[in-house]
Amino acid sequence: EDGVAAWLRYAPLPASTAANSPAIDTVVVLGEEARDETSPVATAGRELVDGISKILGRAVALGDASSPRTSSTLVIGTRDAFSSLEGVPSSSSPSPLDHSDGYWIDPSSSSSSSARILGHDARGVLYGAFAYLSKLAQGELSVESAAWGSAPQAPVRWINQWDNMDGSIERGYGGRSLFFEGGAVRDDLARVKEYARLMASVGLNGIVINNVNANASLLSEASLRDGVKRVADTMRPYGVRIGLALNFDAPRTLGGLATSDPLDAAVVEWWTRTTQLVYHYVPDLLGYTIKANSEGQPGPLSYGRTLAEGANLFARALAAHGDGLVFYRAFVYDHHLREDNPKNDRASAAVDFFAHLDGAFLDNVVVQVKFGPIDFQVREPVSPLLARLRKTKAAIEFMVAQEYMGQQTHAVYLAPQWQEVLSFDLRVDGKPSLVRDILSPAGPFAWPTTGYTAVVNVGRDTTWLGHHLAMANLYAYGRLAWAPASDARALLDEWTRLTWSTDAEVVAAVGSLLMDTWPAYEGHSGNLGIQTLCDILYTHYGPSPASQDGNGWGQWTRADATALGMDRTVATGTGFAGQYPREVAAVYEDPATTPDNLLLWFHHVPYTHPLKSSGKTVIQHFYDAHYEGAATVQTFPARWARLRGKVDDARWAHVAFKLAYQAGHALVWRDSVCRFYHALSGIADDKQRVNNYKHRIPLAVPSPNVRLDGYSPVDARLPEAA
Ligand code: BDP
Repeated sequence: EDGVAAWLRYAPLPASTAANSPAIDTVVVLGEEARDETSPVATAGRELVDGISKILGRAVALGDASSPRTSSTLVIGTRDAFSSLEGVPSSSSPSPLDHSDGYWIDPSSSSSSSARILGHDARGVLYGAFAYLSKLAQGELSVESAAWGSAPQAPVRWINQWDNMDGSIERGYGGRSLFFEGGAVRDDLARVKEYARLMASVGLNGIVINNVNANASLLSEASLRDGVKRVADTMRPYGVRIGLALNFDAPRTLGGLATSDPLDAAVVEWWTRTTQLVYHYVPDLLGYTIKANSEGQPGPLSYGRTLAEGANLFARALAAHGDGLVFYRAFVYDHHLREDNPKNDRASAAVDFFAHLDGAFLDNVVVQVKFGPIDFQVREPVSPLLARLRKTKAAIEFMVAQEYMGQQTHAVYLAPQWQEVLSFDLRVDGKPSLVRDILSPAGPFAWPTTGYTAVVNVGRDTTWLGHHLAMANLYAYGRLAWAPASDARALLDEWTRLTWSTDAEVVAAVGSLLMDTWPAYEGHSGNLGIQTLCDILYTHYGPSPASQDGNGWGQWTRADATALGMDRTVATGTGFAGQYPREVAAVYEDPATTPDNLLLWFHHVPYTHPLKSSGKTVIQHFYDAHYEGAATVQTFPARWARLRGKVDDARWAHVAFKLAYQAGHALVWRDSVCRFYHALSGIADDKQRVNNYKHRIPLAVPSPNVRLDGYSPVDARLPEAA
């Protein structure tokens, strides 16, 4: 296997399990939609026929309303398409069928009634079909299984691809773009269809297809007509709508206007016309995503206008046509920050730029907030902006792409981190305010359009993400966006059964290995909330603690010879801690109450500061955690080796290679970071490992077989930068 089927392999079940599964031989699709090839209902019918026949190894036929029904028939359709709703939960009791995208499944059948999948709407039918197939493929569906249903907690369950029109992907590690090549949409969109299928199977319903650092030429008529339209048409049968990332300066650079000032009449007219054109080719447009006044991108502030004036320009243009949303990114900050001002703090930027604009954005604007105040670090507190907008809606941004997390050469399962974020209580107005509740229409702010988006970097590699194990993140992201109270380990076990094997030993081994990855990565990369100590200036990959300070990007550690950490308190620091609601702010203001794993995020403390949890000094904890984290990674290859023969050889070997690399690179991390802080602080390691460091890693590997092709030498600060 090459991985392209991901978790939709529909591998045949062992005969004993298959014998106990519902013996479906016909899938009957009800309603007008059955005949509409582009409807998710028709897709659901085809998917069930394909899936059931592969999983159970038997012939399955597709039927319609006129087909005879037996106890081996599975009938599917929207609730409205069923003539009888006998036994179906009704609106008088809360039912998943009362919510958009919800479904209800009764797998049981008898001589007088067939098994059924009902959707609240067309997409609900498709989600129900995938839910049925997932249980069947995991060997968990029997003729006696009880009926069940589900509906998503939030309407927004999106992906942001950072694909460039030249075919490259910003922070992409899984091959070139599925969508673009050579400045245009690719002719062959077969993989785009497969991607939409994967998305639908975990409940994702929208995708912004191009990089937030956007190329305006995507909006040219030729590009919309010959390219963007085809992408939308390809993904639509899976219930996936597409959106576009905009370049704020497009009126100037593409439209030839003298300005892109959002209040200029010609600019308004240009966006109105352009949006009309976009809707002409994509009538169900998801909306626009905008990165503006961020990392050198143009924006309303460049024209002396507010961020809300900028966002509302697009909101008006969209509102004329449909339900398209403006996702305005809160990632606005100055990347030429000066370190000499102790009040400067990139972490404060989102609240500083957006909180006072609460209510100034039009109804169809949603502020898109990265989950942490900086940038997808191995450990961050939750963004306080999620507690500071009320009238204006927000959605959260996660990152499936492992930009700061080993870039898909390391296996790092991220769902445990997301689960922590989603269950964090922000205590808005002194009341329980879990992040996952805030991100729900039923939450404290009752935002009708809120939810989830994540940066994903799938590419043309058959592995999609460059590493088979990284796909657990994409799977878990979709499932959490649907049901944010899900348990990360339970999702992982599901994914393993679908992706690798239903064998209990495989499920246990893959689960325990991947659950160890995030703690191990935090151990050897950056502890106590210091952030991922990678090269900060561009690559964001290998260790480079030295690069953290002395730059304008503001991901500072303020490490010197005696102390480290950012003082973000109100009393003596940047004041960031004060951006949280009162109770949370009080916890972070004081080192005695700040959790150890965020100590250095909020406080500048001596290396000899004792930790609450262990009594160890900060520096000894650094040494120990780096050794322990790297030691855990050393166990991965051996643990994976035990699965040889229990999963297919090709994917097994691919992962084995990656894990061996990861084990080596974890040592590089460990030694680089420990050595850097040992040299800086002059404090010995109690366990005598870091003191008198010898170069354990050869700095050059002479080999007659190594040829450098397309590389050129660069100056590196070894061994701290690796
Ligand atoms: C940073 C990435 C950069 C992105 C930016 C963003 O390094 O490539 O353009 O985020 O989110 O993490 O806009």
